[in-house]
Amino acid sequence: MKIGVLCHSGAGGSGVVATELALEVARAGHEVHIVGSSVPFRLGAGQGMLGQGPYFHQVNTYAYALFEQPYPELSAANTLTEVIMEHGLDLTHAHYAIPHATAAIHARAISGRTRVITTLHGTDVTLVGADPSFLHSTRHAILKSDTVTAVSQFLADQTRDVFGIDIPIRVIYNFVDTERFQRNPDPGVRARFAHPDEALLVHVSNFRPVKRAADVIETFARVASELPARLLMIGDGPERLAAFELAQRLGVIGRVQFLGSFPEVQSVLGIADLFLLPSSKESFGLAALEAMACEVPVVAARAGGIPEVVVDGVTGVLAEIGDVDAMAHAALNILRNRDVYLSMGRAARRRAVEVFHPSLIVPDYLDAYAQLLK
Ligand code: GMT
Repeated sequence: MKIGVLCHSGAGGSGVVATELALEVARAGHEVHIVGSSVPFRLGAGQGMLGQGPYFHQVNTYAYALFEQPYPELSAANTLTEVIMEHGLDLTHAHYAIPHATAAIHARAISGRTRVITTLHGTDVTLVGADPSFLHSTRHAILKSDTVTAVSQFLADQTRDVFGIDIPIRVIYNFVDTERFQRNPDPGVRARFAHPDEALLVHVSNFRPVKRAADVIETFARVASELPARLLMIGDGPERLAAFELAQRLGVIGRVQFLGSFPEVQSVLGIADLFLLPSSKESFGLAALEAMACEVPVVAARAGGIPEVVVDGVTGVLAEIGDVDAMAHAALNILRNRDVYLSMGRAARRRAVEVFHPSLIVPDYLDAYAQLLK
């Protein structure tokens, strides 16, 4: 098959899933062409195989003086159309409805070929897509896609509710490469961030308001008042500074490191003791799954699709959104009790391998592609 992929290039989960899937699909022998504004965050050097792709095609925008702003969706549709025609693509996989599904549908109309499969990731439905400024466009993009998938049952149900539509939405969970994401037993790596007697907590996100980064700091401050601990905050976004300032106010800034955004996140997850994800909205929680693959128990909010990933009391603990006391209590219970910590870590890894391994999930996407081309 020859597949075009439209995705966001930054560190967000939808772009990560799109890239990891593109790599897997290319490894399975298909021709994959990613169309985007810049090379995706996780498409590192050496990951694609020589001559096999995924190939990358840059979308260029045109800043004409009359325009108040560039029109990236039109430019994406234009570049995608070129790629469809030049490479004879069979289908386009749009990750995140806005604006990618719309651009893919546009390119399908222009080129008169390719089918469109759209994967909904979360905020494209629960937040941005439901905003009055996007509602009709998003609904149209979903309805006009040839196949729609969602990364959790929660998101599929939410999509039908938010847009008032009753269409088949295939649930295909996100996956994690459990070879790359695993425990790193090298004490030297861990020693860079924590002493052996300190617990190492980690949070990874894009620091949008839905991630509730302040709750991470509040939870950590409670934990750090009871036992020696450190916190690594990975990622960047609008709430990062407020989280930094809160850590200063609560007197824990000396125990918190803000490491910014980097693609090799497994290097830190592999040495962590606990992962915190207190989001108010989360369709899936890929970062939590990546932590689980590294044998890291997760303390998270019972929000959206998180309970489909983190099994409460088995691979971590779920608390109500905003209940930082309960999250701190759960974290302390895990960190103080070595048996609980080890058994949750092992169960987390087992669940990642047994439910979310690429060999279980990628065939579902390949099947969805094949169905479209029948
Ligand atoms: O977390 C974000 O806001 C980024 C967003 C994205 O699309 O880049 O993540 C969403 O997609 C991820 C991959 O499918 C999911 O794991 C995240 O749960 C989801 N985020 C939200 O629903 C808030």
